[in-house]
Amino acid sequence: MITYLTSGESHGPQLTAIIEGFPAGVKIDLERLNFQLARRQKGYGRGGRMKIETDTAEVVSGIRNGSTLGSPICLVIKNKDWANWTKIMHPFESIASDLNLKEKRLAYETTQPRPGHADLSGGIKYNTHDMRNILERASARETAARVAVGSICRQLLEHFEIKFASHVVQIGKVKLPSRIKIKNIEQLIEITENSEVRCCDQTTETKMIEAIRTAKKKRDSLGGVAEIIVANLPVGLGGFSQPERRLDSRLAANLMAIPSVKGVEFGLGFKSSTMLGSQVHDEIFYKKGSNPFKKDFFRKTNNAGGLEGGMTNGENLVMRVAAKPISTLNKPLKTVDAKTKKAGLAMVERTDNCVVPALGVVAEASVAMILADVFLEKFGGDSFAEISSNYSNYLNSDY
Ligand code: EPS
Repeated sequence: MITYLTSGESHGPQLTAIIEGFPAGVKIDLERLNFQLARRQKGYGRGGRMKIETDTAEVVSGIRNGSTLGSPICLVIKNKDWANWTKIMHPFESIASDLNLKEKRLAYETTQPRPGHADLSGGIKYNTHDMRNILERASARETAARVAVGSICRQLLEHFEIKFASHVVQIGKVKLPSRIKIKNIEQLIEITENSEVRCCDQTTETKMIEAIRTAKKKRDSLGGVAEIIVANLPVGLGGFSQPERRLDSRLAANLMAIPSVKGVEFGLGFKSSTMLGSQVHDEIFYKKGSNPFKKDFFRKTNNAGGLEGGMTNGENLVMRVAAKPISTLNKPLKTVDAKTKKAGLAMVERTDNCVVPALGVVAEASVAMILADVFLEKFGGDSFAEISSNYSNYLNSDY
């Protein structure tokens, strides 16, 4: 089983991730890992922090000469912004009195919780009025470490031709019209990677950018929806014999763990509940030699989003994640000071005003972690050679 742990405060020296249970002999390309980190940083609506950081990972254990060893993989992503926070975030020294002007601005007392953020519940839970102790770790900065972990998992799957894509289908009230159809996953990747909001239609993209710009002018934030697609997954990953074996439940849990995410859908999702069974379920067809991933069975529709009975059915896995607008507002909402209990306005931290373009990238990584785990559950072995042989036996076996 692949497990991972991350650590690091948003303005501390670094993010660290340790991956345990990853097989040996898997070729890993650091450039491809860093490409994923760079993708996460992009997108219209990002704030000042992304101008400071250029996230790259350093591998400090578990990989030798470009291949995994089977030992824990430790990845480090340095925070460049740490240089500005050293005195404020120092692990032992109290905040010094000789702060420069910039540091003074950062060191203000964080006692006014932001509605929607972890500040107040975290402050009460950990018995602190200084909400910096909470917000530093609750910050979505941590998703950089998740993307690094996800990229390692994704590279394992990419050796088996599994392909990942995501695109933004909604920002605020602007939706990608359902009539827009993209031919295949390769074309979707090509178009979205060149879009500032990771949207596959230019007219919608322009409207999305306009919506973000308008919200920013009003010092407000915007949420939205990203769709994630995974192609070439073999039939039968996941399971139904216990609740936790169901792949949809595992994917949903990991997607819901992304900060700001409030909903997850598979295939038709909520919409299917309003339709007749005959309109929803994907009819089954067969053509010998058509596709080994599907054992030559196929569907002409994919309303199920590639999952039936908690398992992959060989069609594309299709999921959507909905994120609420970011809770740090430059035009703050009403709150109560945790220390004085006086009514006032929420604290204002530097912030992004829309992170939906990055959401898809983090979601792809979150999905890759779970898929790598169920892939190993089915084809597992200690080395890449063993996994490859189990996998080709499955694809080539008669059914
Ligand atoms: C975040 C606040 C901002 C974001 C941050 C998430 O950071 P800062 O307070 O340093 O300006 O930029 O996201 C990242 C740093 C990142 O890498 O995604 C928050 O409060 O959640």
